Amino acid sequence: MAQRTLARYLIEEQRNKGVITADLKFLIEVVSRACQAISIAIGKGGLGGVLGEAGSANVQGEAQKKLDVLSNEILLDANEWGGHLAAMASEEMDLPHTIPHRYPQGEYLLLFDPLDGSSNIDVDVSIGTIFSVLKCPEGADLSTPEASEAAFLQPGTAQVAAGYAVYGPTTVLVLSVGDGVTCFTLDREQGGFVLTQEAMRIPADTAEFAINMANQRHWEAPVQRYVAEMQQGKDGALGKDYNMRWVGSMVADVHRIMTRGGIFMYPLDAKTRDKGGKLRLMYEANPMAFLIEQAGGAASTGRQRILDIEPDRLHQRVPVILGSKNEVARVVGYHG
Ligand code: P6P
Repeated sequence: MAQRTLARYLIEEQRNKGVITADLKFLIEVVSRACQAISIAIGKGGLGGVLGEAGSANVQGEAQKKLDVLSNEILLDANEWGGHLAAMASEEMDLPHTIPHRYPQGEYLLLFDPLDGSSNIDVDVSIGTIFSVLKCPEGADLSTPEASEAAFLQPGTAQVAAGYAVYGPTTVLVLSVGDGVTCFTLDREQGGFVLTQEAMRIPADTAEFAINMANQRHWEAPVQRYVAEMQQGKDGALGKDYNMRWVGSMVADVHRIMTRGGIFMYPLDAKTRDKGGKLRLMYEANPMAFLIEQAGGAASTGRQRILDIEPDRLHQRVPVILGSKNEVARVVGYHG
């Protein structure tokens, strides 16, 4: 049977299931081509002069890598002319990017972390792109970037699509339009993404956890208890041995969980409490939570379902505990 390309999958979702509109199909294809361009730029590494610092800082006050800036520009340039978007928001930009008047405006809002895991760029470890799609509210004020921020402040349950790309040994694109989770692999010879796994499901139980152990002294009691029990292994309360992985790129840890289960935690801790957490709600936690739930997993702050959070700032941060639903339920129970 002919390969099922991303384009064919999207046409089938649009035509057979009425799940997506033509504009949303176009949006996802444009984003996928931008991810392909980012993958090519990353693949050049030291040969392409794209490694190292950009010499600038982003809205988070973090030093930007050249590839952070390049990836952001690739996504902006790819999306602003198509007529499918009302505005875009990015981890790398303080304010949203409204569509220039020379282009038609569309009904969708696109949010993205153009390159997640930047600390891994220069050491050749997997990094990725995370994106989220919302509908632009009727009558939203898009007259200025400042005014347009309000249009983005919607709970994660309002997402119409979300996905991530992992730039690793292969480049994969994992996508949901609310009809389950599908994985595509970049065909480097022909170009374009080919469906390699559909209906991805996360096992309800796991024996593998992901957390940055260096922060242990800063964690709240429920997380201290949970991690200690996993470390006690089969002689402890959980009655089984656990393994640990921490890549330092959320997309790589989440993709492992999508593929074989697990639990990922960046919980509230004493270091990040005053900021509300480490990871950003709108373009990291929400898209990942959407995908995880679509694959049968769970995603919580420890105290509430991530997708239910009513955002009040574009760049707000939240604690994240996501993955195999029975493990997440246990940790949430400990917070109770
Ligand atoms: P730490 C990358 O900067 C990121 O936002 C996530 O991709 C990743 O899971 C986390 O931060 C890593 O944080 O504190 O371990 O460096």
